[in-house]
Amino acid sequence: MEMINQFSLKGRTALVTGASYGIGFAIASAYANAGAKIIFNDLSEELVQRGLEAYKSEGIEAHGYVCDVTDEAGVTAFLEKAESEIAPIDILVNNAGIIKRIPMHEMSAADFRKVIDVDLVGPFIMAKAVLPGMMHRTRGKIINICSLMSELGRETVSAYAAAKGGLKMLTRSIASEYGQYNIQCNGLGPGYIETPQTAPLRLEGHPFNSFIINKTPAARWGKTGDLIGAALFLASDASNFVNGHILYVDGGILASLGKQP
Ligand code: NAP
Ligand code: GCO
Repeated sequence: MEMINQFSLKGRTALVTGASYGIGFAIASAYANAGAKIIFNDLSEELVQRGLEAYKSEGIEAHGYVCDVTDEAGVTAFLEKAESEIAPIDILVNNAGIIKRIPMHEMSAADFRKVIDVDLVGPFIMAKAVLPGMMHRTRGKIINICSLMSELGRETVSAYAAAKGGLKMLTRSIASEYGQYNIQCNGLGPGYIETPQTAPLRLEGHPFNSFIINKTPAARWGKTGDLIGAALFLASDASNFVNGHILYVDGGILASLGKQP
C-alpha cells in the first residue's frame, strides 16, 4: 500500500462521542477531511444542532445523535439507528468526558461515581456496543481519549485520574482480547489543551496557567489541532500493528521534571 494512502480514511465511518465541540470536534473534522463519514453524539439536541452547524461551517457533512454514553440501552438504540441510517462503525473515538475539580476529602461519592461513570464506564459501554460488528467484519479501530492523568495524579482531580488511569488499562485489555480480530485499541493522551474543559485553569492570572507553561517543554498550552495527526494515525491503516499503546501528545510534559528555577 502506498505510504500516503495508509493515512486515508476513505470508505470508513467514524463515531466520535461528545464531539459537538472541543477535542472531539477537531478529531472528527480531521477524519472527515481524510475521507471518513462522521457520526457524533452529545447530551442534548441543542448541542447536537450546535455541532451540526459547526461541522457545516467547515464544509463537513456530519450525522449527530442525542445519546448519553453512560446509558447502555440508549447507546444500543443509538448504534442500531446510526448504523442503519449511515453505515457500520469502523472507528470509535471515546472522547466524551467530564472532570470535577474537588479536593478528595470534600468530594461526595456521588460526584466521584459520576466522573467514573462518564469517563470510564461510558467508554466500556461504547466499545462493547461496536465490538460485535467489528469482530464480524474482522476490522476496527477503538481510540480512547486518555490523559496525563492516566499516568500522574494531582490535587483535586482524584476521580478523573482514577477514571483515566482505568481507561488506560481498559485500552490495553481491549487490545489484548480483540487484537485477534484485526481490531486495534489504542489511547490518545492529550497534554494540557485549550478547550472549554480547561478554560477555568487558563483564566488571566490563574497560577495554574504559568505553572503549566513552565512545566511543558514546548512552553505553551496545546491546541486541538496539535492532536489531529496522532488521532489520524491511530484511526488509519498506518497503525494496524499498533495495539494497546497510549500515544501522548503533550508538548513533552510527561518526559520532563519541569524547568529548573
Ligand atoms: P469538553 O470541552 O468538556 O467536551 C466534552 C464533550 O463531551 C462535551 O461535548 C460534553 O457535552 C460531552 N459529554 C460529557 N458527558 C457526556 C455523556 N455522558 N455522554 C455524551 N457526551 C458527553 O472536553 P474536551 O476538553 O474537549 O475533552 C474531550 C476529552 O479529552 C475528554 O475525555 C477529556 O477528559 C479529554 N482530555 C482533555 C484534555 C484537555 O486539556 N482539554 C486533556 C486530556 C484529555 P456537554 O457540553 O453537555 O458537557
Ligand atoms: C486538570 C486538567 C487536566 C486535563 C488533561 C491533562 O484539571 O488537571 O483538566 O486533567 O484535562 O486531562 O491531560
